Amino acid sequence: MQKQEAVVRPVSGALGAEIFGMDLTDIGDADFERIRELLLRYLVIFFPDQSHLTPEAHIALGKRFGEVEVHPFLPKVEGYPELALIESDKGGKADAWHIDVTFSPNPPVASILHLVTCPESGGDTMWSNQYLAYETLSEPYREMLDGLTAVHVLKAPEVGELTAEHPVVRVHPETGRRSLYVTRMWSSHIPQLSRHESDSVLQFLFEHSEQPAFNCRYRWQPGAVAMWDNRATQHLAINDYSAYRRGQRVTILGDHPTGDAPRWKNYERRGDERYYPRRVNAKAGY
Ligand SMILES: O=C(O)CCC(=O)C(=O)O
Repeated sequence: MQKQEAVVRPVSGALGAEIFGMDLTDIGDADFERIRELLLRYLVIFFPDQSHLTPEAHIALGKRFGEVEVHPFLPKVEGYPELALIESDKGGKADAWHIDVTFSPNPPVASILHLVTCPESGGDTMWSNQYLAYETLSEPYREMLDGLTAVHVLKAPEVGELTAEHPVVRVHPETGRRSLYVTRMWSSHIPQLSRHESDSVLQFLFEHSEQPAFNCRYRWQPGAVAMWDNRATQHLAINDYSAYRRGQRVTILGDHPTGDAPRWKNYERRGDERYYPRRVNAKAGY
């Protein structure tokens, strides 16, 4: 029998679309191509009513995009190492803006989150379009940023310190578009700038890139699935609820973010100038 064409309903002017009429347990090649196309266009896509999605089907869907991650320290759904478990009563509240895992040399390209249980209200998730964040900057500012890198740091008891350096502006390998690639949770400093300059440029970029005009906000129903392009978005889960919330996430392993080569050498301290490159990490608070 011929499948019905999926219905696409954008959720904001900036990014995000809900997709109706697709069953994620039954994805043929044509459906998969459509999903890839929609993901590149809307950056985050939502599939309501997928309560029947099994762990096996969820992982299989992730594997169509590429190799899937076994997260180094997040809890897992029992028997499924590829399914990271995000539970509100076990610290699973990602309530600061972030791009996933930028402290790795190969951050994930995409994630697929199945929200199995959610509060009746509260616990929405927001995404922000980082193409728009870049494109709305003035030309001189963009030109400066194109030639800079940022150092991203995670410090956690489970893994010690993990760190990676990426272009501040990355070029999407599939669309060729430039997007801003710094994030409040992990970006520590811009090594070509003095500490003071780096702090103020990053603070400006965090505020600029998170602004409402670039956002969408998704109100979950149990069983819904969100899929996002981690190369051109940031996200945060709003912490405004106390009921139990459970998500299961498959993450597709990464590429190497590319952009222009740094145009300047790293900042060198002058004389006995004090210089502490690391800025406070929003999550770890160090
Ligand atoms: O819980 C959510 O809605 C988002 C979780 C999250 O930030 C993540 O999976 O990276």
